[in-house]
Amino acid sequence: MKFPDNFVFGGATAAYQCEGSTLKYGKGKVAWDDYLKKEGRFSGDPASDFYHQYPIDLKLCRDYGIKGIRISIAWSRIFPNGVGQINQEGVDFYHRVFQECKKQGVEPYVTLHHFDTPDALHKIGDFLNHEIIDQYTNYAKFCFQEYHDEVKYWFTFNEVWPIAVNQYIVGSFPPAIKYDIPKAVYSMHHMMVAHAKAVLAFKEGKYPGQIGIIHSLETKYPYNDNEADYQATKNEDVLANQFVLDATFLGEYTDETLTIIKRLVALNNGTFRVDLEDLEIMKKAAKLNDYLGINYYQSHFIQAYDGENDIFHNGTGDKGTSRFRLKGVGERMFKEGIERTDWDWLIYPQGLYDMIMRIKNQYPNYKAIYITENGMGYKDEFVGGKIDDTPRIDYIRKHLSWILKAIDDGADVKGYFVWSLMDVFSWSNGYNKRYGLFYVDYDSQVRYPKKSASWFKQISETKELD
Ligand code: BGP
Repeated sequence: MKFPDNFVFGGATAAYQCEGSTLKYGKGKVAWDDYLKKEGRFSGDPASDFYHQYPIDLKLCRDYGIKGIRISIAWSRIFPNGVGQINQEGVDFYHRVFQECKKQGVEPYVTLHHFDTPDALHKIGDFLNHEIIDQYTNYAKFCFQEYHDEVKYWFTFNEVWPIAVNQYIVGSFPPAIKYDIPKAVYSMHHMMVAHAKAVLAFKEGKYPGQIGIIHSLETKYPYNDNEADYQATKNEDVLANQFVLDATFLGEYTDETLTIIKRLVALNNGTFRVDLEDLEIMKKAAKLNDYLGINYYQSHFIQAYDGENDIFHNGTGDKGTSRFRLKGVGERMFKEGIERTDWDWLIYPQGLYDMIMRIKNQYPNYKAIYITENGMGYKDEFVGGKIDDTPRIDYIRKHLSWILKAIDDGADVKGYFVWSLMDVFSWSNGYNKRYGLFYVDYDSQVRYPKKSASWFKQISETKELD
C-alpha cells in the first residue's frame, strides 16, 4: 500500500518550543517566562534557537525530503502586549522565515496560537475572559493580511483541550490551577468561539488558502467491559474530544454533550451557559473549516472513579509515576500488554485509526484531515555523533500503517507531520524528552540527523512504508 502522490510528509514545531530569544527583538512576555523562572527547572531559552538557525533547519528539510513545516507565530512577537502596538522586528522575522521556506521548497503550515497567549492578556484571565476572543481575532486578521502571499495553510489554535486541562485541571501549565472543570470548559468554549471568528474573518477577507483547527484527540476505551466503565469512558471522551469536535463541525453542542458537560460542571459547583450570539458565530463557521488537524500520541483506558481528585503529572520520565483520577469522570489505567513511553504515554496506534474513522462517520463535513503531530518522546543517546532511535522509527511506522488503513477505508488524510522536526523544548518536561528527527546539541546548537531522519526521507520520497 502506498500513500497518495500528493500526501505531505512534514515536520512540526511551535514558536515557544524552538525559537528561543524569548525576550529579545521586541518580543513581549508570555506567562511561561515567569512561570518557568519560578519553577526553576528549565527555561524557554535557548530552546533550539530557531530564531537564528531557521535557514539551517529549512535546509535540513530540503535535504531530508521534508516537504512541509508546521511553525507557529508567536502572538507576542507581533503584538508585545497582545493588542495595540506592533513590533515590526517580529513581523519581519516571520517574513524572513516564509521566504526561506519558499527558497528551500518547504510549504509552511502556520498556527496562530500554540499555548502562548501574551502575558498581558493571560493576566486578565486568558480565554476565561470573553474579551480575549476579539483581541485574538484582531491578531488573526493582522496575520492573514500581512502574510497571505506567503502562507496558504492556516490553523487557528493548537490543542484546545490540552490548554484547558493543563491550565485548570492538571495544573502543569500556567496559571497552574488544579481540578477546576468549570474553568476548563469555559476556556475551551471561548477558544472555539475565537476559532470561529477567525475562520469567518479569513473567509470574509477572501484570502487565498485554507484554514482549520488542530485538536489533540486521544481515543478513550473502557478498561473493563462493564456499564460503569463505559459511562466513565463517555465522560472523558465528551470532555476531551466530543465537546471541541461538536463546536468545530456542528457549531453547537449536542444534547448528549451538553448533558454530560453540565453534570460535570455542576459537580464542581459551576454552571455552563452559552451566549446565543456566540453560538450563531460558531454555527456559521462550522461549515467553513477546510480541514482538521489531529495531534495524536496516545489513547486511554478508563475505569469508573468517584473518589477524590488525584492527578500526578509525570514530567521527569520516571516510568510508572503518573496518576489521573478525576472525580465523577474516571480514572486512566495502564493496561497489560500495552507499551508505554517513559512518561507513561500509552502506545496504541490503532487509536489513531479509530479516531479518524469516528470523525469520518460522526462529522461527515470534516472535508480533510492532516495528522499535524505524532511522534515519540525518548531519551535519545548521542554516541559519537550518531543517534540510533529505532524505537521512534517503530512508533512512527506503526502509526503510519494505521493511517494507510484509514485512507484505504475511505478517510481523506492529506498529510503527516512528525513531532518534532528537530528536538525542541518540552513545556512541562524540559529538554530530556526529545522527539526530533534531528538531534540538537543545546550548547552548540549543532543539529545531527538521527537514524529516523534517513528512514523518514525514504518514506517521504517513495510514499511507501517499509
Ligand atoms: C502536544 C503539543 C506540542 C508538544 C507535544 C509533545 O500536545 O502540541 O507542543 O509539546 O504535545 O508533548 P510533550 O512536550 O509534553 O511531551
